[in-house]
Amino acid sequence: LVNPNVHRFNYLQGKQWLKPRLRHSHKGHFGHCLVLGGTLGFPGAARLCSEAAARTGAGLVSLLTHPEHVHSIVSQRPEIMAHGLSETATKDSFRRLLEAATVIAVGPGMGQLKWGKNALALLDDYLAAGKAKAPPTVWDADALNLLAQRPHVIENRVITPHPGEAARLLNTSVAKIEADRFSAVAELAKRYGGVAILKGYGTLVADAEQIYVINVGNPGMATGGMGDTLTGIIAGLIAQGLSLLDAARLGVAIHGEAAELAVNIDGTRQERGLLASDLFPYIRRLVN
Ligand code: NPW
Ligand code: AMP
Ligand code: MG
Repeated sequence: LVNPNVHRFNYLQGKQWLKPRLRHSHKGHFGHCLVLGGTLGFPGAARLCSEAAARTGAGLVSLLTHPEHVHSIVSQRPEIMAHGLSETATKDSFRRLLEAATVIAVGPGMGQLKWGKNALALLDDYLAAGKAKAPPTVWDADALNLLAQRPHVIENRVITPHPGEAARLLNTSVAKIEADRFSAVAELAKRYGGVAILKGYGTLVADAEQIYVINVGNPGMATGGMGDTLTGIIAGLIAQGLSLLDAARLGVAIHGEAAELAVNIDGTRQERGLLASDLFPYIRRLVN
């Protein structure tokens, strides 16, 4: 790559950041990931994100979701501590959860209507009030669509748009984003702060100075829930102490490598029909 600020990155370059666990480790050493998402009708995105954080190795995973979803999510995946957030919830009702979080992933299945707007406004208030101790956040899906309506900079944040979301964030078209993905990802990092990911074939990760190209993954990943899973992987890595840039780079690499392993069935390549949840056993293999 000709530009000195553009680098290739792959899984093997980041794998050693995940150190073997010491014998006396306990769950408190691996962070508490809080997921905020899942408006009425979208429990799946919130669950995929939460489960991905857990399979990546976060010590604890809590989920704040629509009250209707708590029962189904906990009965299917009891390790996730799911709590109901009503449409009219106030700050105090979830302050303790926010305070316990090492990292917060926001947006999967959140919607852009009353529930999602209220949830994001509560988070925004919390982040703005306690600036010095505000935990890092990973913004995806509808949190990005709402962010596009009220843009602001946060340095301690990763944003994970696909080209459609990136077009909204930069107030342009998908065609223009795809015509110059490098400029788009650099502009996302500049305009929103922190680390920006531009998803899609040849995913790019950028901070204010550098851009990393991560060429892994396959078209089997073009199915619902894949992005929600990536967000959980990145949050799970941040929970375990990786920097935002390292978690974004290694998270994208693990996600794509897991999809590569998952499409290989009995030695044949089976991209069509791949599901986001098929990645979980391979994510586990790749973080060990
Ligand atoms: P098109 O179709 O090419 O004309 P949206 P979303 C455009 C939740 N989900 N990749 C595309 O244009 C999410 O978490 C829940 C993708 C289209 O106009 C969100 O909360 C699931 N899109 C919510 O649903 C599983 C691209 O962007 C638009 C693109 C909506 O999220 C599914 C799509 O973006 C889903 O994850 C690209 N490379 N290029 C669940 N199981 O619960 C252009 N586009 O409208 O924000 O919809 O991404 O599905
Ligand atoms: P989302 O659109 O938010 O569900 O995210 C989809 C995820 O799958 C992103 O991480 C994309 O980079 C990945 N993905 C989708 N299609 C492809 C593809 N053709 N090649 C590689 N990765 C893909
Ligand atoms: Mg998505």
